[in-house]
Formats: sequence, structure tokens, C-alpha cells
Amino acid sequence: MPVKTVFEGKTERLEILAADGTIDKQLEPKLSQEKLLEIYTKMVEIRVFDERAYRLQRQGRLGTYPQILGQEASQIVPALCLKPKDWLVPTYRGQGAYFARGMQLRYSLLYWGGDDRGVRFPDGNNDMIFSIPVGSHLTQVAGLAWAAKLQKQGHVALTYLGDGTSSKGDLHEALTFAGQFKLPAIYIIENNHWAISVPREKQAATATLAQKAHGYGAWGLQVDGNDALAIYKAVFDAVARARAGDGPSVLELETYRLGHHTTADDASRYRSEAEVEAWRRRDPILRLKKYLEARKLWDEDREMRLKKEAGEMVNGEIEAYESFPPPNPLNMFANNYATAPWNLIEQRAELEELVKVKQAKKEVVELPPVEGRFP
Ligand SMILES: Cc1ncc(C[n+]2csc(CCOP(=O)(O)OP(=O)(O)O)c2C)c(N)n1
Ligand SMILES: [Mg+2]
Repeated sequence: MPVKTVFEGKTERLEILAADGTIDKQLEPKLSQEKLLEIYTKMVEIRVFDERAYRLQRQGRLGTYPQILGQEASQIVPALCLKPKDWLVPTYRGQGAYFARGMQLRYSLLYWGGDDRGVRFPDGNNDMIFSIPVGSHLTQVAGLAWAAKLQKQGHVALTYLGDGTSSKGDLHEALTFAGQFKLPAIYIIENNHWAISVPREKQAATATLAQKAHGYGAWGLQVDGNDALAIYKAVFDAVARARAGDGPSVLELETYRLGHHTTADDASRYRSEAEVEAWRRRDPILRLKKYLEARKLWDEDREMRLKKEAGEMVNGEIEAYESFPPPNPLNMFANNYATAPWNLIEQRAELEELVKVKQAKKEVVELPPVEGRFP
């Protein structure tokens, strides 16, 4: 019996806008001027925010913070391809995705300032809190996509994960399920080349992360993750497939984490400045700017105005963050259980008593009312 080929696969890579701003005319997506400017504006705004947030941490005004510097396109563009009722599940490096969905940046600051009132998404959005254990959200996203399919309203579920997270078993389970049930799920792998200090080359033996899709009956594509136009086209196509019932997608956006893993890390201990410098030349914001300028949609005047307005907007968000009243510590017991277990009821009563005693002695400031539900 001759040996037959039972499967043959290929994985493509999409690049539209080169680092020098030149474009592949045949692949250029048909985006309105408003949409292009919205993408660019949001990328610049989130960078201004990201740099300020980093400095706030260094000044002791913010807790540990994960920068998205260099990943503005891969953060902002996928989220902008969704409707509010589509599910969005970012990772901890997800301030850009939330911002693109309309979340005020003061809430990102609150969250990274250690205050759970930062988990506040715009009303009407199907946005989810990210999980700190990497990968635990991947099967949940398959569940969200399954629910969306059963509800037949055409909604999709889109999530982000890192290159490191793509090595976790969770992705295998999630994609097996999503592929088998042809779910409207989109898995965006933000390959930023590093999982803390572990480089991409040590992460998986495959040439790409996108090709993993073949194992699950999903559509896989590698995309230049610093090319906003390529990302837009890829995610737009993945969303269209999902809405049409054609099943899940795995998009590997190849980008680079220009900053440290978080403010608790020092990336200079495990990677070279030359490597970082090479990626700075592929900056996603500069590239889109060159394209907009070539199309006469942008100039230095507008750039200066945008930077000024972005700085003012971020200042306003920092002021709002720092003038939030201190949280009521009893909030920590809210919203966790349908029926609270006896030990939590006891602990809550104990803390409530302690707060009263301290208030009587004027040792704590006036606290706002408890937010959330405690059963
Ligand atoms: C289950 C689990 N194991 C380990 C960690 C510690 N940890 C936090 S981030 C990280 C690396 C993640 O890298 P990657 O998926 O590439 O995402 P990136 O930080 O680059 O965005 C690790 C190992 C964790 N949060 N959860
Ligand atoms: Mg990574």
C-alpha cells in the first residue's frame, strides 16, 4: 500500500504596511478616514498613558504596572474590530484593549493601584476582567463563544494571550473544543518575543505559533503585529468568519515588548540593547504616521495638537484616580459568592466591628458605602 498524504497545511503571513510607511496597494484595507484616524489617535493616547503610568509607579503613586510600549497596534486594533456586545477578554497587558472599548483610563490606574473598583467597564459592553494566572481564561472564552453560538445573535468572543501562554495546556483544550463545535472564537496571540525572561525561540519548536491552528480545525494566520492595517484586515476577516459560522481563528501578531515585563522586572539582565533598538525601528505608531502623512491625512501640526490633548486627557485621568475616596475595606467580601460561607460571614462581621471602633477613635477617615452585593 502506498503511503498517502492525509494532511498538508500551510500558514501564511500578512504584512501590508512596511516599516518605511510604504504600502502593498493590493492588500490595503478599505478603511474610512475616520477609522484610520481613530486607530492612530488611540495608539498615540495609550502610549502617552503608558509612559505616564510607568513613571507614576517609579514615583510610588501606582503599584506594579505592565507596560504595553511597542504593542499599541496589537492591543488597540483587534478591540476596535468588535461590537460592544461581542465578548472581549484581554490579559493583564490589556490596558490598550480596554481603552479601545471605551473604558476610562482612571480605572486602569485604580486597578494597578490595587483597588478593585478599577474593574469598571462601560455599561452595555461585554468586557471581562483578565485573569492573572496565565491561560486560565482560554477555556472560558470557548465557553463564551459557545453561549454566543447558542444564542444565535451573531456575537463573537475575542481574547488575547501571550507567546508564553500559548505553550500552556489550556490553549489545547480551548482550541480542541472551539474547533470541534465551530465556535465564533478568536484567539489573538500577541507574540512579543518574551515571556518574562524566556525568549520565543525557547517557547515552541514550531516555526510559527499560528500554525498550531492546524491541529484544531481553526484558521491560523501570522500577522506583522506592528502593522495596524494588516491587523485590521486579519481580525476583520476572523470576525467575519466567526459570524458566518466558519469557526475559530488563531492570529499570531508578531510584535515586541519594548519595555520590561512589568515594573518589577529589569529586562536589561536578559536581552541586548541591540535587539531592542532593532525593534524600535519597527515602531507601530511611526509606521502608521508615515502612511497617514503620505495620504495627506496627517501633519506635524495635528501631531502636536494630538500629543498635547492626549497629555491633558491623561492628566485628567490621573487626577481622577488620585482623588477617588479610599475604598471601603468591606468591599472585598462583595460579589464573590451567591451564598456566603459561614467563615466569610464571621470575618466580615469582625472587620465591620473593627472599622466601627477605628472610626469612633477617628483613626480612619470617613469611608464610602460598601459597593457590591454580599449575600
Ligand atoms: C499559571 C501561571 N504561571 C505563571 C505565572 C507567572 N507569569 C506571569 S506573566 C508570565 C509570562 C507570560 O508571558 P506571555 O504569555 O508571553 O505574555 P507577556 O507577558 O509577554 O504579555 C508568567 C510566567 C502566572 N501568572 N500564571
Ligand atoms: Mg510574551
